[in-house]
Amino acid sequence: QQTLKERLAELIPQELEQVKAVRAEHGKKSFGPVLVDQLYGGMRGLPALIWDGSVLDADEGIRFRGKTITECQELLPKAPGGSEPLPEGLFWLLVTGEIPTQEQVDALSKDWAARAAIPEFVEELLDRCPPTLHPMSQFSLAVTALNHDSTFAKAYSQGISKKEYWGPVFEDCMDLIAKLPNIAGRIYRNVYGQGKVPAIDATKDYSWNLANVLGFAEKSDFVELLRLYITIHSDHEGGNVSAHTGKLVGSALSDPFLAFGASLNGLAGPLHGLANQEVLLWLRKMQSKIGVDASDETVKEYVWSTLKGGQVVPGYGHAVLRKTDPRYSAQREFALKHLPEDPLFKLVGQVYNIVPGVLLEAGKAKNPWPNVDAHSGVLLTYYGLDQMNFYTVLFGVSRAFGVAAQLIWDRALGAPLERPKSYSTAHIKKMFDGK
Ligand code: FAM
Repeated sequence: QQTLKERLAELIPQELEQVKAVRAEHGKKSFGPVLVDQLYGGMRGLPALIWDGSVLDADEGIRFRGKTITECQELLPKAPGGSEPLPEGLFWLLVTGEIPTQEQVDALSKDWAARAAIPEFVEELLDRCPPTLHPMSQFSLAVTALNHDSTFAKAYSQGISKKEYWGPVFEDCMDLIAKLPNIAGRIYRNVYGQGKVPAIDATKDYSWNLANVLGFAEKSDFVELLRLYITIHSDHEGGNVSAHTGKLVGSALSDPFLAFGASLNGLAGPLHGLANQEVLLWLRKMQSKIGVDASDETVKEYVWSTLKGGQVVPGYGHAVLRKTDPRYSAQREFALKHLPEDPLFKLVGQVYNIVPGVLLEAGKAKNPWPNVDAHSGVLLTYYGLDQMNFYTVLFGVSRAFGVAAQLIWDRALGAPLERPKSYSTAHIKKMFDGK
């Protein structure tokens, strides 16, 4: 059975050839005009990046190497008795574009378990953090500190050839993913006080170990939820804040720990990954204000009060999507199967029937439909993981899969330092006044 690194080594030369041919044929062709508004408006729709791992269609949602979430659920290997895809298989797919065998997935689980230990100084660093320091700040701090043992940083200092960069970057990315459960588990137990972090079990898969370090492994449905959760949060094409940040920082040849630490700082933003925490806060605040089992009319008024207060409704809207996020739908199907009577699940359904109408009436949001964050906290809460300030850490564990896959391919394809051009408003005026 080929290892992931062996398969990747075979794929890189042919991809280099393909990119060379595409650039030779199309390199000088234009996408069309760039509008001044795009420079002020957060580069919406600006063609600017290459990433083969996933592509996001505004109406259809995400495809991982061309596969929809439903197709991933059908095609990717599962745990014995499980029905959700194993994230190990998703990572193989993101890196190679191919569906791995069960044996190849099991080999990844074992490899990550063997790499899972974190340095003692990182444990102490986390133990020194006050529980009031947000879990995402602790997470990013610990990931950045892993730079201490970066294989790429060491190889670079010893004078590695550019053609060889992808090898040590691959090793760092495997170490990064493998070490996240111990970091996440330690933060969770330090902040929410549930004792010592248990050892990683080398006979179990990644999601089981992540559930176990959090203290939820005995809930088999929760382990299944984590398998789905990690799969759907892993990647969302290259331009979202966490993926784009990782790519940009990695382009300076900062190692994967520094690059992903930067990604996490972007993910910690309320308009991006922190939205899954914000959704639960918003739902809880709404319930404390208007009670549980409120009428549609009362919920509608509350949504309007959020907008009138100049706040966003968390979990709704998207910079690219213009339809309900299939990551929301996949979570809804999981809830219908496992927790159909849960009151918070029912509230999410009621909000789903009301918010889009209000956002459409308010007339500002280009996408009134729910995104991935509108549903994720409800599922975690149901199984007892109700510390919402921790939710984005789980999002971050998953997003490491996409960012790591991209960092490996960027180095393999020799992606150069990213350096777009900025303009001053004075310059814009001069350029377009025609005077
Ligand atoms: N509630 C209220 N207003 C919203 C809104 C929402 N859910 N979504 C968009 N708008 C507003 C937006 O603030 C902007 O208003 P201003 O012109 O006053 O600034 C206007 O509608 C046009 O915005 P847009 O073009 O439709 O959206 P953007 O591409 O600028 O922003 C989001 C996209 C995701 C940042 C935005 O929809 C939002 O703030 N959503 C709520 C926060 C959230 O759920 N983020 C998580 C996104 C998720 F995909 C993730 O990354 N995890």
